[in-house]
Amino acid sequence: MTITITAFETSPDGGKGLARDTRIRWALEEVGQPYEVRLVSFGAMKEAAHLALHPFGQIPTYEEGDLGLFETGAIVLHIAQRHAGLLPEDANARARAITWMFAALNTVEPPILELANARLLEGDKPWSGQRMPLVENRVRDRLGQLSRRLGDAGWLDGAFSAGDLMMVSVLLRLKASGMLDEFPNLSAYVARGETRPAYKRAFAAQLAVNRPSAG
Ligand code: GTB
Repeated sequence: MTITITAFETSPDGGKGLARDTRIRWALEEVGQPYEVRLVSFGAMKEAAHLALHPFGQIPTYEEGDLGLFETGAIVLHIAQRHAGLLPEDANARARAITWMFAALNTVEPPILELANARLLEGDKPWSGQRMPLVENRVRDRLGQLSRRLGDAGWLDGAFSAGDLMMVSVLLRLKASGMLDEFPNLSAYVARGETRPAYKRAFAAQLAVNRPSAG
């Protein structure tokens, strides 16, 4: 059955791979599933046809036969459960990998999003200078905790899993800020994710949409 995902017609990041369709592309590449992409404009995202698929009018979405999904976490979990390659066979190891997916989305990503919002949306507010160090330190605290847990391991819990895919995707958002460099093992962890052939294919596919001349 054909898998179709949605992505920005034009991503605000100009092809840096930070929009969340990259996570889905990466997961599909890891498990070797071909997919099609329907590009949507910001306007179309808020229209009835897309809202029927995504109640919050966002990308990405995932369609396969009569199944329609939204939310990156749910989509990657679905892919990982359907196809071999992203979750361990052992039941406990599988549960731990899923735990890392949730940790990436619910514990590590929120302060990172808060930082992005503070910089992009609130940077011009008179109180921004006072608040920014607080927001940055919340990110640092989380990174410190994650860094200590990762130590010198390659991945979070044994072999690469959907938990690492999600954690690396979340951390990538920080790359340009330089904050990751304060935690060399996390920088190396993200770089390990980026060098995976499946990630490279996913990145190239989104880049081809956003900067067709770059390939
Ligand atoms: N919780 C949802 C999920 O994980 O799927 C969040 C989905 C989401 O935030 N979608 C964004 C969206 O559709 C695109 S990915 N926004 C349009 C809207 O809400 O109207 C978030 C994103 C967008 C842009 C950048 N960037 O330019 O760097 C990075 C991440």
